[in-house]
Amino acid sequence: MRYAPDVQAALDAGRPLVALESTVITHGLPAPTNLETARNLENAVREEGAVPATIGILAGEVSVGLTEEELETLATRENVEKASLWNLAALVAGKHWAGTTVAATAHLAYRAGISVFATGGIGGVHPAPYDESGDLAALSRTPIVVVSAGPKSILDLQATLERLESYGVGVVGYQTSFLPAFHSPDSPYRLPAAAWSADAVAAVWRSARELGLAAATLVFNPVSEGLPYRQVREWVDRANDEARAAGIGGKDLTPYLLRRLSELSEGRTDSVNLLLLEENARLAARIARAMAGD
Ligand code: PSU
Ligand code: MN
Repeated sequence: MRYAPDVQAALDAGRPLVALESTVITHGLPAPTNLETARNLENAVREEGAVPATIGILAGEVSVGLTEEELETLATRENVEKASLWNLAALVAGKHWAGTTVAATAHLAYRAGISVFATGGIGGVHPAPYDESGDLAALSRTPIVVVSAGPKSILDLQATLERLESYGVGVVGYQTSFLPAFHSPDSPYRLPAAAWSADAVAAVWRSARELGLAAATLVFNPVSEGLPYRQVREWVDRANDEARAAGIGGKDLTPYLLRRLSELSEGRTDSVNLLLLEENARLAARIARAMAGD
């Protein structure tokens, strides 16, 4: 594991840090938006007074914090894999390049001593045929704060929320009592708890530590300007039908569905995706500061 100098300095000084994932760069967004977004997210974290640590796998080396050049290579290179936990060790051993999913990033950030992680949307339970993201089980055993705008809207939200409950993942709505649905700020599903400020999230985190809970504290942050829930559902149902008909599954399913939604919405889901990523990075930085007693 290799640390960027500014990340190492922040770790040594106990300054607030925010980990960022890289699958959204390598597989989630089209070029050149992916690279612009990666830079923008790092800047957003800095503007809010924390140090960003984008995590990725560069020629088999886990890098916690990427230089400008490394970020560009990861965003533009051919043959960049998608690392979740089931293939992480093999990708490292084989000296591959890879973006890290929520599951892999949460694990690596925790190992690096970083307590807050921002992403767009978490993976979860897909509509039939059976497919469940490794993100959920990883969150059940990784004590870290994860800020997202909800499970990605391509998922079965109700099943995903049920699974979070059965796995014992700590779930908190940020200024909401209902599950945000990624592209939409709300959904019909009630959350078990809400936090109304970054300090309140930090208090939940401290309680989780005192209680010895092994799981993540998942903070669901509704996007400020999203798309109507019903409208997104229609696009999602259609994209899922097409994926089924085309026999697309496994690790290719999520990138395929995100791309299809972008086409069906004439790019509107992409604009919302960028907005929510930035808002999550900012909130994560404020939470990291509250946790550091800043
Ligand atoms: N959020 C986004 N775009 C993405 C992802 C999340 O806005 O591309 C990525 C995350 O890295 C997440 C992964 O962990 O998709 C889930 O993939 P899968 O369902 O195959 O586990
Ligand atoms: Mn899967």
